[in-house]
Amino acid sequence: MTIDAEPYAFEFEPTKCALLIIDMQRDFLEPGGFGEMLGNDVSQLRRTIAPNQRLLAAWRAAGLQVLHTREGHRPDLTDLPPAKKIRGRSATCIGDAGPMGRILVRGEAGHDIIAELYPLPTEPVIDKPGKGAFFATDLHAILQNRGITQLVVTGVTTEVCVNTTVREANDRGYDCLVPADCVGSYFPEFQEMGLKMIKAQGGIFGWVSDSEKILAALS
Ligand code: C5J
Repeated sequence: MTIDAEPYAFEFEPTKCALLIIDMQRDFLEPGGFGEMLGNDVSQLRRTIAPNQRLLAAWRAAGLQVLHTREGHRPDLTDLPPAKKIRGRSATCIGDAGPMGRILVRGEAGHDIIAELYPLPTEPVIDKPGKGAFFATDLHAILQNRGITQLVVTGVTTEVCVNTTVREANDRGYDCLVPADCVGSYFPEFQEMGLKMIKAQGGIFGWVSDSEKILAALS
């Protein structure tokens, strides 16, 4: 089965392909959250919610594997590098009190996944301290144990955690397909370039398509 994609068709093997939804967390997406507090336009991310919902529903209906990630840190911040803590020189930073609890701290309301895409109890949630989902997590082990060789990667943000994860996955031998309408950036130019970087040079990191094409293949 193939999915129309760039730079060329993606050879889709459903039972070996997991849907990996990156960091669809309240603090990044909801009005009043950390992302908006930093001056970002959350509508740029919120447009990804509906296509992700459709893809997630189809993935679940087909009985295929789904995993979610959350970026965040232990409440005692022992896994927060000092360089990450002070980056940005913001008055309010990771670990401080924010609009939805302590910012990017596990267990806080803002750290959790938005209700629209809430994980089922059977779907692994990978808590990651970095931008890439493979760094300091058991994601690779879980995928290997489940026989996964392909990933459909969605979520936010395109140029940060999605791109970092796709690059990490590529280096570990996974084929990654990114539906453009299911990933989002606060910055339109980074959305465009983040996707171009993935599919450039013959798909140097992976493939880019859109959710409708993946849904068509699934049905
Ligand atoms: C960021 C992310 N942008 N999930 N995190 O800090 O992309």
